[in-house]
Parts: sequence; C-alpha cells; structure tokens
Amino acid sequence: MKEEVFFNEGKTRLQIVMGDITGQDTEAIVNAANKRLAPGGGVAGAIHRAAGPELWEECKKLGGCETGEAKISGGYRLKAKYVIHTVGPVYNNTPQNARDLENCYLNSLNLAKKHGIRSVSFPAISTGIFGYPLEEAADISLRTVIKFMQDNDLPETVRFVLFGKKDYEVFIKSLQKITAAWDS
Ligand code: AR6
Repeated sequence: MKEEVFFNEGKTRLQIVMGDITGQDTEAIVNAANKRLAPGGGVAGAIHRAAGPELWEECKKLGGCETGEAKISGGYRLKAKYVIHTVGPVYNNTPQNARDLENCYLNSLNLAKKHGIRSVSFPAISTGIFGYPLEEAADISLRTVIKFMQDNDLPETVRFVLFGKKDYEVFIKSLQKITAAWDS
C-alpha cells in the first residue's frame, strides 16, 4: 500500500494512503454515515457489508446521529475493533458546511480519545454522495486533524484512506500546501 507519513511529532503521526477503508487494521475506522446510521450506499454501505448485520443491529440502538456529531459501535467482522460513525454536511456552499465538517473530525477524534483508541482511519467525509468539493474538504480535514494531533496524545496515528488515485493526489497536494505555508 502506498503510504505517505508526514507528521511525526513525539508519538503522533498522520498517514495518507490509497485504499479501501473496510480493510484497515487501525483500532477504529470512521464511517461517513447518515443520520439514521443505516447501511446506505458509499463508504457506509461498504462498512456495513464488511462488518456484517450485527453492526446495523447495534446502530439501531444508538439513537441516530446529528450532522457534525459522532457515535461509536463495535467493528464486528472488521479488523477494526470499533466503528466511529459521523454524519457529514450535505454541501450547499454555506459557511456552516465547513464548521460541520470540522466538527465531524473533532467529535470523532474526541470520541476515539475518550475510548483510549490509539489509531483511527478516516475516509474523505462528505466528498461522495454529499457533494463536498474535494479540494476544500481536504484542506479542512487535514488542518483539523493536524491541529488536534498537536494538542492531544491520543489517537497516536490518524490515517486518511482515499478511494482512488485522484482523491489521494488531492490530499497529498493539500498537505504539501499546508506544510509549505509553515516553512515560509
Ligand atoms: N473506502 C474508502 N473510501 C471510500 C470507500 C471505501 N470503501 N467507498 C467510498 N469511499 P460517501 P458522504 C469514498 O458517498 O459523501 C451514504 O449513503 C468516496 O469515494 O460514502 O459523506 C451515507 O449513508 C468519497 O470520497 O459519503 C450517507 O447518506 C468518500 O468515501 C451519505 O452516503 C465519502 O463518500 C454520506 O455521503
């Protein structure tokens, strides 16, 4: 698997990889869910298929999830012990979209921290069916995660898993832009 490790301060590190999130060996994977936490399409459908029907059985009991918030469940047949479900914003080009997207990452990371989770994989939340432009989403997602990792010891590893070469390259470019601004 292609891997770019960029941020390595103390114990924390950020990885950007190309691949399928359902096969990741991090302790938790994050699901780009809908408010009912139902299987649906996209990455949510893939996670539910790979985890098995027990995941939906548990999700039914979690009481849904609002935009920007996060809930945690078991991982069942996944390698990951936990699934963190977060609901991204449906893109409509308002400032609230960015705040909601940021909150998805912050609430997911805080939940991981609270459960002592050391490694977590994220998909590019909202950039599929919910229509968030990838470049904008990459910038917000990376900045939010980097800031969190600078301020917290857990999770130690955060992995972005991009589904295809184009998305992977957008994230790498976005990261280069962010780090270049630090150096200048
Ligand atoms: N691994 C990693 N990334 C994936 C995978 C995978 N297996 N499959 C898709 N992606 P989306 P959203 C990427 O549409 O935009 C669902 O039906 C995909 O290429 O899954 O937040 C839910 O139930 C894209 O870059 O999530 C909601 O109703 C990213 O994951 C709604 O879609 C997110 O795409 C959520 O929409």
